[in-house]
Amino acid sequence: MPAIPQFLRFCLDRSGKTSQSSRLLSYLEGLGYPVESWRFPDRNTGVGQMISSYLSNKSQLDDHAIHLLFSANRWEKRALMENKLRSGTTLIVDRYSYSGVAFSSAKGLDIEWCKAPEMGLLAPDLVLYLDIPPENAAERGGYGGERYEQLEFQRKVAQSYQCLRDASWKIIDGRLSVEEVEKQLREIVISCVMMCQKGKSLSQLWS
Ligand code: NYM
Repeated sequence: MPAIPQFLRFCLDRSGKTSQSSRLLSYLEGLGYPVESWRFPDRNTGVGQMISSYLSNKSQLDDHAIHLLFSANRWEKRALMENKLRSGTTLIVDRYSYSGVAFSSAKGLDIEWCKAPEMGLLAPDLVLYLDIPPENAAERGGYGGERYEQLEFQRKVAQSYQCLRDASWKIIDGRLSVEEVEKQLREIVISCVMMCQKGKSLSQLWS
């Protein structure tokens, strides 16, 4: 099995994850690694458009139904993800299954039920969690545009993420300056890339 570095990141809304993803992309590109930046939900697919409509409150869906759509949105990209990784491309993924489980279980859905449709998706080699108190995230502005962007709900999401943490997670203090967060991410990521280059096989969620 080839070396397969893969990075996934996910966390609360307004934590800085999207801008850090693009900084990380430039960094790894600059070092000459084949790398791509992905994000979930991927709103470009048919399923992704249904999700987008739900998030912008243009449609209503049962909580279980939207959970399964988010999962389907990852499944429809799974084969491509595997091809990319097997060909040696590093993927930086802005949100993944953990966001799916954290957001849906924060609504009150059973956590094991939430994990079930994610089983068999590819597991990340590294999970980067930008830890920021929901109050601070709310102060960063931009809240209110989409469903879920409310302080009380984000507090519940933060608790759900805590239940999901495992050994593949690295927690970064998201209250630090953009530059300091970037520096810490670079160090963690480059050591993961080097470790993966020594040979690491693909594994699956949720094992
Ligand atoms: N979200 C994202 C979920 O509820 N389940 C999922 O599986 C994923 C990937 O979608 N509030 C939520 C989290 C966000 C919203 O994400 C859109 P973003 O990163 O703001 O585009």
